[in-house]
Amino acid sequence: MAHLRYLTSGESHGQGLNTIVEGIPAGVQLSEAYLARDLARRQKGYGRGGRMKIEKDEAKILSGVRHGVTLGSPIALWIQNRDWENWQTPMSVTPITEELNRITRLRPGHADLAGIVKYNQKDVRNILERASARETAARVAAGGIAKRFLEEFGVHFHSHVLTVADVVSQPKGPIDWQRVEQSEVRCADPDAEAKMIKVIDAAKEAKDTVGGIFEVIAEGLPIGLGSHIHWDKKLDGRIAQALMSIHAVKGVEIGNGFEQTRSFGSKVHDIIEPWAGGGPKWKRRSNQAGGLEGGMTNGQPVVARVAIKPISTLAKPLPSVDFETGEVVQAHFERSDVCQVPPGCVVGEAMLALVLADAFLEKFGGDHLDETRRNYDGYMKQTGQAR
Ligand code: EPS
Repeated sequence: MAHLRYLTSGESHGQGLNTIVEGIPAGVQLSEAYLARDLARRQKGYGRGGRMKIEKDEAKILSGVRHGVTLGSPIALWIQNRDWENWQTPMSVTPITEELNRITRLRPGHADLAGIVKYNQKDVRNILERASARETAARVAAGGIAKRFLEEFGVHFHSHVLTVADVVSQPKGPIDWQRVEQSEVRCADPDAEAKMIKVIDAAKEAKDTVGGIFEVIAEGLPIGLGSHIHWDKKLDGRIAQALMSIHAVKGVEIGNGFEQTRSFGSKVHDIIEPWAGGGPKWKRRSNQAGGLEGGMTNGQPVVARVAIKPISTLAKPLPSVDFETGEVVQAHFERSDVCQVPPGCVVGEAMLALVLADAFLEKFGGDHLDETRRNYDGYMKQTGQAR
């Protein structure tokens, strides 16, 4: 059983999104303002469509927190959809008398085809509303809670865009995270940033979409989260699943996993050296493993790269089939984004935080934060990792 559990609910144009997060110990400071920061980061990004001008995502804390501190009980969050105002009849919970135009033209690449078959639907809207990446707002709110908890133990998250279409970010020197936060495409390399914006503009002009790769990083983790002993305890597998579940994601890489296949064993492993400074007794010459060996954290930053496909809703639709008439038609188009890679970064951080908080609680437990801290401090001291 997961030590940190969460569910989300909500349709893209319904009343809003819900999340319940269960497993966070008592005693963690938490505010709506803290969660709002990541929700706002997710809403940004060059290549977003018209919807983000309508929404201003805020998570209302409905339970599990008293006087700014968690109680150890489930934390329920509510994010209102401002666009609901325009969708009250088409998305009404109760039956309506109006005749609505059903969506019957299937979009290749979307959940449309498999969804209508599997759920026995006559209107693609009954699938696309939940398949929409709007749901990622709820994940980011849940991930914010996981981040707040991990922050208590010095764990921090970063993310940046590595590629958009064929444009590759090649930052000179260490990544300037402030620059990334200010960049419209969350890119650390100013030259690549300008090119990414151009390629997104060109795709929009051509009524097309573009994808790319982003990188998520978690720093400050102890050695020993996850385990080598069984497939479902391996942390790299759990991280890959969580990141792969993000809408439009088609690939996940830990460290430089794919590049390693083009090299030699003697070149790709992170040499271990003695370390006489504070903290662990070892250091590494590199971090090609992305902080994970044998399904466990090895004390290096956890690094995962995530490939997002070009969004499947196209303003110049692909040829397709009307599932009702069987006729060859153009796929359905409805307002959408041109590029989702920059907001994907923030969703990736949230998913990584949720998995790491779960693994952290699996290792250290604790009904109250003080108890978690006692267990953590004892382990860090005993294993020579205390900083
Ligand atoms: C999405 C389509 C667009 C995006 C949406 C995901 O929404 P709409 O159909 O209302 O224009 O803006 O993303 C969000 C609403 C969001 O919050 O990220 C889709 O089809 O997946």
